[in-house]
Amino acid sequence: TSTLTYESRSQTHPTAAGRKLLQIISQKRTNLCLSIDHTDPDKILTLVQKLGPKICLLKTHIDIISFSSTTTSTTIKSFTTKLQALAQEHTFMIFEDRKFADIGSTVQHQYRGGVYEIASWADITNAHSIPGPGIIRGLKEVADGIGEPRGLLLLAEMSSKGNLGGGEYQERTLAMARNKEWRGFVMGFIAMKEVGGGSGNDGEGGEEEDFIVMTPGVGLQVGGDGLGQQYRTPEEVVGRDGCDVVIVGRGIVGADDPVAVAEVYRERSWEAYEGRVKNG
Ligand code: UP6
Repeated sequence: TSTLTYESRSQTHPTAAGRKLLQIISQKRTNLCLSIDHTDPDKILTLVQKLGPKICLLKTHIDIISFSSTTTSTTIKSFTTKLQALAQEHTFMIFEDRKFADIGSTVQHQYRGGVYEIASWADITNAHSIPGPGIIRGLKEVADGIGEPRGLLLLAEMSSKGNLGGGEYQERTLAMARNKEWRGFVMGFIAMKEVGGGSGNDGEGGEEEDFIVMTPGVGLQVGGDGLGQQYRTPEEVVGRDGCDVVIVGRGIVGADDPVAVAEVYRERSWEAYEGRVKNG
């Protein structure tokens, strides 16, 4: 398990997006990522305005938002522009949880274009490794043309019951991530625990490596949602399992007082990190 501080990792992380995120985490003292899974764009913006100070990262599912609702004149472009302004104001990054899963040529269009133009506003996105390295190569070509730091996470494992990740799938995903060709682009993984021995370990060929592990499926109560989601606590994911960023959705968004509950998640996730670093 990694006992390096976020601060020291922010100096040495091989990706620009990773360095920026680690810096935000250590300066704001928050390793909490809010998963804002609302369908109303205006509700999202109101909530992000309130929760911005608590988080290092905002995770979106842009394609679940209902922009055609008659009660709002918010367009996709005005929405993402407002999100970026909030990210500036409160110092957090934006992660579009797109889970790309197609051949390189197709994901290039999905990342750059379509109605969402994800690459233009999302600092970070993610992809399944199932199509092979071409998916990373394709996404990287788009990212390289943006002129702002862009990072990619690979899904090594999922939080849902019966998922096919982990084990050998995760090992092969790690091997794919280690390719020097995208050393400055692949910043880490979606996984349930540290991948490849944790940050600062000697990776392949004895070269030090650092992958940021972000983990979903976090709640204050252990259990599930009846559709396969499985929850673990902040202490379990950060302290026991060595994850770096704690992703919380309904645990915060569905609470009566999201700001108060977000603070509980932030504090517990941060203290679990401090314990991990101290005990190392
Ligand atoms: N997510 C998972 N598990 C994964 C990958 N991604 O739950 O393995 C995403 C979901 C959702 C969020 O798409 O946006 O993380 C979890 O939300 P929740 O905290 O409300 O369960």
